[in-house]
Amino acid sequence: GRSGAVILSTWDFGAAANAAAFARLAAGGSLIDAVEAGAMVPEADPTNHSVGYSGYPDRDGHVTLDAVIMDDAGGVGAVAALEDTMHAISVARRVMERTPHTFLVGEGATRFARDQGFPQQSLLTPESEKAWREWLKTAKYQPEANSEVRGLTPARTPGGALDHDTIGLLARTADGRMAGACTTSGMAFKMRGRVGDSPQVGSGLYVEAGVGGATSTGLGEEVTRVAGSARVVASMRGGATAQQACEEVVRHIAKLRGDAIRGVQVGFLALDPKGNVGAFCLLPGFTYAVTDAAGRTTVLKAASLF
Ligand code: SD4
Repeated sequence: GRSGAVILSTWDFGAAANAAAFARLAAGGSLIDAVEAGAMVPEADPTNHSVGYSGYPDRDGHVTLDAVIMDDAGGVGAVAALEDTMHAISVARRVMERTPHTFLVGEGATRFARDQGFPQQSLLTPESEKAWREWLKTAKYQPEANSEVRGLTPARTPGGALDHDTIGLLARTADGRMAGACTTSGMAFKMRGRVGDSPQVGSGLYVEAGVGGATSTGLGEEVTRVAGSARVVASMRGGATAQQACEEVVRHIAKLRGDAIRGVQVGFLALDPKGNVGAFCLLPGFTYAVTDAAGRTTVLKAASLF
């Protein structure tokens, strides 16, 4: 893997998130400030339909958000099935900093967001509502791996639940401290109440001092089944490089699931305290953004098993 990475995040739009995270660090912010700032970028982006504002809704038309933030000193905060609140990552941070808990869900999470002063707003945009109404015509739940790779766009795949765009971010300082964040609106047109890998510590994100961090994207159920990000970090703890660790877990999922994961995308990123990067996925098409200590960002394609 490449070394010297300071910020690492999923997908090509991660580049803009990395820039915000890097700027926050450069301005003297903490690692938590940085990963939060990065995650907020796609959360507010109306053209990104898998995170925050304008995320595709569940089957019943509700946009519900999942997010987790964590440092390497045991700090963890998460929310799932949060509604009417743009910045799920910031609510997750408040869970970490201002409650005795690590995870709030549903109505309780949404009420906590109101109590904390986060504005109440509808996250469903005319565009995402239109895609949902199109989807209702067939109402088939069929996640499409890397729709962009096949040249499909949301407009051309009304029923195609785009299974990319979740953002997972990992960041480190020169002294090897680390933090991470992950935020998503989850799989498009999911069942009401469905929670994926993203907000679950150990599945969508895991960070361990002195070892490294990992984050995931893709069809969350396949990551949750094996506590994927915790497994990547466990491999690193056992001596694997960041790259070897990502590969080990993807291979494990493929072996465990066999035909059940045909056509399904799952991707992992890993970062060690020295800035070595790992990236691996099931199917071609998973991209990620790496920012180095000089603030230079590169978007790369992850190698894939199939
Ligand atoms: C989920 N892993 O909710 C998320 C979706 C995702 O890119 O990663 N989209 O299953």
